[in-house]
Amino acid sequence: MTLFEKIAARLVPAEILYEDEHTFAFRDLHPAAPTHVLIVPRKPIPKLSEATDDDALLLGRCLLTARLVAARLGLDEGGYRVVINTGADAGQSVFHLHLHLLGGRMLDWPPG
Ligand code: DGP
Repeated sequence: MTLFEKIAARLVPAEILYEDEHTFAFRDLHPAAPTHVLIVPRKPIPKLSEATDDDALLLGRCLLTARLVAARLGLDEGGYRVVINTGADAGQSVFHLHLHLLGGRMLDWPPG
């Protein structure tokens, strides 16, 4: 099981904010912004570069979960960022595809 599958199974504690049949979302353990939530497909695709055409609907669902969680957390007015780190150069550390939802402060661009 990946770490995030363990979180979904309640084997590892996390503040889970949202769940549906295909995706779940929980607060990042090391927040990089006042709001920092991870959106994860239940299917453990290791990284974006390994997703296939069969994952198209699921990837769309992940974005819509990010939109829903952002709205629920009151980020629509101020705005927010959604990021996927893929592979070593991007600093991916958990190899179960996930979206970072960041908001609650002015975010720098380009990111470091
Ligand atoms: P990435 O570097 O893109 O693979 O992001 C992985 C994120 O996962 C990182 O921001 C920290 C977060 N994280 C790692 N371990 C845990 C954990 O046990 N619980 C929670 N809630 N988040 C975790």
